[in-house]
Amino acid sequence: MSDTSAVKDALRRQQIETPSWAYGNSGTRFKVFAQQGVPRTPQEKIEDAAQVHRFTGVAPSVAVHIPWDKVDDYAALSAHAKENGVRIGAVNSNVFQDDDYMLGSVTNPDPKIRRKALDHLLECVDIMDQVGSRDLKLWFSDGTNYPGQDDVRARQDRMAEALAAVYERLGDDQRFLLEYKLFEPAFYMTDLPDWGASYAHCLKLGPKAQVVVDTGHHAPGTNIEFIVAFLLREGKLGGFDFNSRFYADDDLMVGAADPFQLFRIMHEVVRGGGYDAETGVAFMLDQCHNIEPKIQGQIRSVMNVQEATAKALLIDREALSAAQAAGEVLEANAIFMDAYNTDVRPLLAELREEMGLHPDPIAAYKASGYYERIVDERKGGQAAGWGA
Ligand code: LRH
Ligand code: MN
Ligand code: MN
Repeated sequence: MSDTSAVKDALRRQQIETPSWAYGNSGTRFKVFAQQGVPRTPQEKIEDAAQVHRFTGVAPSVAVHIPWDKVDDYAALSAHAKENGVRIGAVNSNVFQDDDYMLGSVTNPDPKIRRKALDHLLECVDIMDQVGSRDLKLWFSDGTNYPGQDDVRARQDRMAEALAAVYERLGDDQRFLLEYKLFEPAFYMTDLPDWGASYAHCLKLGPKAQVVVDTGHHAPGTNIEFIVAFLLREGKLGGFDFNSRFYADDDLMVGAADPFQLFRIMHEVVRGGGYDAETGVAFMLDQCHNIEPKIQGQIRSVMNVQEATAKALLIDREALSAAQAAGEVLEANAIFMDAYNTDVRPLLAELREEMGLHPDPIAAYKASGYYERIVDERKGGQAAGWGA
């Protein structure tokens, strides 16, 4: 697609979901840094997410994390989101923060703890019903630290059993997105360490079980775009948790460490038809802003995804296919790189103006006075949820 008006139309339709936890205080296990103006409640996190949408026009939903965003009335939380011009997106489960989960959640050798974890996952589906959410995001910290610590195979059986019970509970318009992660917090063996393990479980269960690719959850050097191409081809790519990493699960701003990788990923998304809303590929951010301002960090991240997408859409696909078919190695690579090396910022600025937005979302946010207002109004903001 090299016709710019078609590229702009496609970009206008893009929806990037921001995570509620990006707005809270965060850090590492060494220190959680308290910033000024940080949300004190789930409602205030949603208000901050609404600012990202207000200035970018392409971030209409916010993911919640239970229990970090626990409230008494989820329908009211959903109404609050609507009043602020956004909606609640994926519900993220949390079976990694209780002392009970030291040896695992759904794979724990103790059936009582497995039951507790499953009950939480089912409760998350109840919440999805109340907020009208389509996606349940499942991430398990389950794994072992020492060889011999537990029976790897039995743990797979327990995982399969729990996933089947959650699958069973999903409504017709709901699905779960199964996340995998190479390591951390488990250091020897993780029960869902890679896309193959997630994919195998999802394949057995059916169409409402999809794999989610968190870009920070792979070994260094992994060809993530291959995983994307493969899963899309199999109809099993549920979406992304976008972030950047230099070393492990760094949760830095997407497109900051390796914008070229993000472009390559977006190319496979476009190539595989995953950009069409019907395919249900969810573009979500999963990041935290430990040292930078949070709302601005989210705006920058959304813009980074847009830039990579614009470049991927600009690839001259016809010329690329012709060069590939002819075995023109250098020509094919040059066509690919031409798109990557295009400065798409003027095109995106133009698009924003057409959408009635300021061409520079960061400048517009800074000029809005929102930050000064929250710094003034909010004292004692909440930690995002972990490491506090
Ligand atoms: C795990 C993870 C998962 C959690 C989020 C806070 O590392 O990526 O998606 O829910 O971080
Ligand atoms: Mn994630
Ligand atoms: Mn992660």
